Amino acid sequence: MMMTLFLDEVTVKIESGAGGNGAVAWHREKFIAFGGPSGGDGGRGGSVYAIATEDLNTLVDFRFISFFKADDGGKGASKNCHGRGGQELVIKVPVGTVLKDADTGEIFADLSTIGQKELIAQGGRGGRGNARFSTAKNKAPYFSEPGEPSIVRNVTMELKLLADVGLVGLPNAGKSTLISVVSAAKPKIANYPFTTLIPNLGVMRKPNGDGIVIADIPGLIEGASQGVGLGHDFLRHVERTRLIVHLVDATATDGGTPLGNYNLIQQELKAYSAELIKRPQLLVLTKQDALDEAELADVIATFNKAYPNLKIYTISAVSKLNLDAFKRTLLEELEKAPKPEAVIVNPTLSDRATNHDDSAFQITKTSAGTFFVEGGKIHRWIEITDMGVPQSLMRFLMVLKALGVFRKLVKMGAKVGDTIEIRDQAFDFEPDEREHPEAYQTDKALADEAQAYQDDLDGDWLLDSEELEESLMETRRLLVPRSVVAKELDTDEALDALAD
Ligand SMILES: Nc1nc2c(ncn2[C@@H]2O[C@H](COP(=O)(O)OP(=O)(O)OP(=O)(O)O)[C@@H](O)[C@H]2O)c(=O)[nH]1
Ligand SMILES: [Mg+2]
Repeated sequence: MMMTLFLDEVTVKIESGAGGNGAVAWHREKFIAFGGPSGGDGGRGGSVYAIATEDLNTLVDFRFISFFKADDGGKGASKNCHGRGGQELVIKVPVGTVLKDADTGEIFADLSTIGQKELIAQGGRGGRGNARFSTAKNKAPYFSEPGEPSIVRNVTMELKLLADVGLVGLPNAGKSTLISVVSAAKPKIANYPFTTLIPNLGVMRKPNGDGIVIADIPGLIEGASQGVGLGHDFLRHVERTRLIVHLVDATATDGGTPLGNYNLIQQELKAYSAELIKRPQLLVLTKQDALDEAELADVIATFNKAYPNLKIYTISAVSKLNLDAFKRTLLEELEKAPKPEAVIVNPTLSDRATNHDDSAFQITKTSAGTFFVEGGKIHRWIEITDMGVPQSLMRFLMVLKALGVFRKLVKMGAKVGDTIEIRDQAFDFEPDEREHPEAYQTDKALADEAQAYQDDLDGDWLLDSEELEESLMETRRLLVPRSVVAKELDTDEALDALAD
């Protein structure tokens, strides 16, 4: 079955370029055995923008491409060579396109003027090379920085205003024939209903050269307002025009009467939306050439009787009768038609186009004493960490700490000596004891401490009671979680217990 959807709303995936990683390299020269750090910065990743253009009238091009990605930045290299910057990507969209973040529902851009350019996803900054980390204290930094990640967004593009003028009518009314003679559009024309399946757009030139956009909308049928025959889709397009031209076949060859056919379409427009029926409208009887004067007068009379105030235009697109007058009327009426409401779109200010933060991470306890850590930022860092170089490794551990990985691990019950897995690397957990005493309260550690204390006591009974108490307090502090220490200790009781 042939099913063609006209695209005035489309969701695409967009990804900016990631920043290139910074390099770790050393300056080498013939007679200098070991020079300073010379690793260059990574290049910036390309950003993705949308630009409003007059060249497009529909979003139909996006039917075939639904993923757009700008170039990643290049890696830094030795000799202070910076990575190449990724090329930016500018996506052309028709004027009148609104951009919405498909994940949050936020409208973030309204491309309403030609040439307007909006950022969708910023490229990642390049990571700094080790040359940039050289300080008086550390002249040989063995680490660099990873590039910032790309930004991935699902973006819904929606075209608000499709055309200035919308041609509506039953199938075979002559809509495509009319657009083919007033514009350069070359739609398919045939003597069967539903020849046109997606709106055709044509530009009619004004005497001054400006163009107005006319949409030939597929035929509407009874029930269109309820969705019959893709009616909803087509009426949505009608809604996006400023002036409706209702074409009625004066010969009514497909059955019914011209007046009955007119009423049918008006009913559908009204049923679809009370707003739509108030839109400026022209009634045009087509195929005038196929009727003689008396027949035409009859048809007009039936309309005059039913709608005394309705102005009626008659044309023949085939014999080019009254076409110039029709075009003039069209321009005049369009001039009078209200300008498209200053679109009521208030793009939300959100930082989703520039937010490169991927510092979220997840920890899973895979078995007793083993924890698996994953996260975008952590992965980027591990990629550039040289596990064989202590400085590089230290830097990585500092990043983990700064991200709060240690805190979370301790909270999940990780103890010193447990295994921490990240990607294909495994580490022994050894957090700073002063910061994470809980991690050191393993059963074994407690037993060792108690033994040491016992040994201490066994070897030296000369402590006076005050010293003993102090020493006990000290041990207690080491052995017992802080919350317990906070309670007042009953020293005598504790001493009794030890003496047993
Ligand atoms: N005699 C005469 N025939 C016409 C005129 N305009 C269109 N027709 C014929 O009417 C038939 C339908 O014309 P189309 O322009 O394809 O009609 P449409 O409204 O686009 O139809 P759909 O796309 O099916 O909705 C074709 O056979 C045309 O040649 C006209 O001014 N005079
Ligand atoms: Mg057609």
